[in-house]
Amino acid sequence: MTRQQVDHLVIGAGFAGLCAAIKLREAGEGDYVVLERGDDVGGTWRDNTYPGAACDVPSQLYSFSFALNPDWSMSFSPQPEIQAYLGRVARERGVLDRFRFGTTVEEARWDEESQRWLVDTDRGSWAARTLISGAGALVEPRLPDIAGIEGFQGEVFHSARWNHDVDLTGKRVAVIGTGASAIQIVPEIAKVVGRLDLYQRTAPYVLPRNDRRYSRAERLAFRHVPGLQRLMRESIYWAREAYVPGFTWQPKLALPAKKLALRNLEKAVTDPGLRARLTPDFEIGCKRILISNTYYPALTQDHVELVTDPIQKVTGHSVITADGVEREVDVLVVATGFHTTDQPIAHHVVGRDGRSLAETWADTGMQAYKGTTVHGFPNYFQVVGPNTGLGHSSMVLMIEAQVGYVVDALRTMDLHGYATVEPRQDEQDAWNDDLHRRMQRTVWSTGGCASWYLDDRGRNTTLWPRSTWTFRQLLARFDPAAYDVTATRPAPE
Ligand code: N01
Repeated sequence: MTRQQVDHLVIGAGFAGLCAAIKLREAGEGDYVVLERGDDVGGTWRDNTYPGAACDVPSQLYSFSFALNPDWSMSFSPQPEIQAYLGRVARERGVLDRFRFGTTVEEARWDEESQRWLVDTDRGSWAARTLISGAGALVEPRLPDIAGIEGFQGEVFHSARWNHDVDLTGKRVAVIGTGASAIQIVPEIAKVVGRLDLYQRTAPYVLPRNDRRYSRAERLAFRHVPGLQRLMRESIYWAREAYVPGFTWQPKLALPAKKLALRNLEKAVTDPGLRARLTPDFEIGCKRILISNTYYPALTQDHVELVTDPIQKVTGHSVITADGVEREVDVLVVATGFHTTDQPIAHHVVGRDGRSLAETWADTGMQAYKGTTVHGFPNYFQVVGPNTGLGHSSMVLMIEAQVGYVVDALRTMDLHGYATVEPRQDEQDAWNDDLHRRMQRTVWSTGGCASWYLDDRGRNTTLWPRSTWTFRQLLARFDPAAYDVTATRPAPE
């Protein structure tokens, strides 16, 4: 079998993979290829095209620090603008020729003899010195385990795989789930459907969405007044940095946000019965805090029903709840989230001792050193790795910090002639022990909710428990002392 040789392989063309592609190029590490199963850059922003899809992090923060966008139309960007932004950045930075679209990684296996990653895809095989995964964390739709759902005769699709061929006008539609995706979908489709049943298992906290359109003058100023947009970005960044990490630790600090969310509900929903069913029963911040001005008002419309009785089963044409009520439905939208703690990519990356990441993590849950490198997986870097997610700020900050760390690792390897770097088990353990000790005191552990942040054993393996500033400092330099290194580089196979 002919393997194409390359220095670095990147998996995924979302924010993470694109950032890696740009930074590798800038660092003079130009011999790389990005493998992407989709047909465009964008990752989650390419895949999530549901009605109302938009970012709930301010636009100014939700962009690369090295590619600010003066043209954002809104203070919180709609999905098509983010997708267009990523496409434009890829083009302008001249990295598109490195992307191999429509290419699915089937297996990436570390070969100790050649000290290369041997990567098989559905469109050929590669060998590379390093493997950088930007495969993402909110990628693989999680379908609900509901009796009878596979026998549903109408249309059924997941929020992240919206079927735009289905015209919802006048239809009876059921939405399952009330997370960040559902609360954006519901107000949009409520405008056209004949009837909408929203199946809620847990009521979320919903804050007002302080969104607004940027005026032409503002956009001109972003473009032409030096430093203005950066100043705005920094002020938004520091405002969040000062408040939000504090309240994941200190419940009292969360009280103003909780009051604001409950007032938002009270103002929009006057019916006490409906309001009671929409009132969360856990501490704010335990699950992702949502923002919307249109969600609650949508639920007060006559043709929209909030269903809180648990779903018992789905039949060919209806949903039946535990109270025995049967609601007929034409279209079923499952907005039930993603595989976050059992990421599919983990089954496809196989390390030094022949075990996959998933097998390695089977006993412990997902673990990495600095959220980026894993003992037993030499020269493997996972952007958006374990415990690098954020509840309340921009993932782009974390992605840039991780990619900076990777590029510094490569620079260090080149400088010292290291063939491989692999984090020491004791360093990885110390990192995770400290992280999980801190985690125990956060609202994610103490707030009385179940969330996608937690794995099957109730361990939070997804979120970063400290400030993003701290994360950036900790990853500012590659630290070879925490790694086992091999010093000679064998010739390619
Ligand atoms: O998914 P979720 P999401 N029967 O997992 C319910 C990001 N995001 O796609 O809360 C009935 O949050 C489940 O109920 P419960 C963001 O990070 C960002 O909405 O588990 N219900 C919940 O209500 C977000 O957090 C943006 O009790 C079932 C819902 O389905 C993440 O993506 C926009 C069920 C799943 O909510 C995921 O959000 C959108 C069942 N069997 C998303 N199974 C931005 O704006 C699950 N549920 C950046």
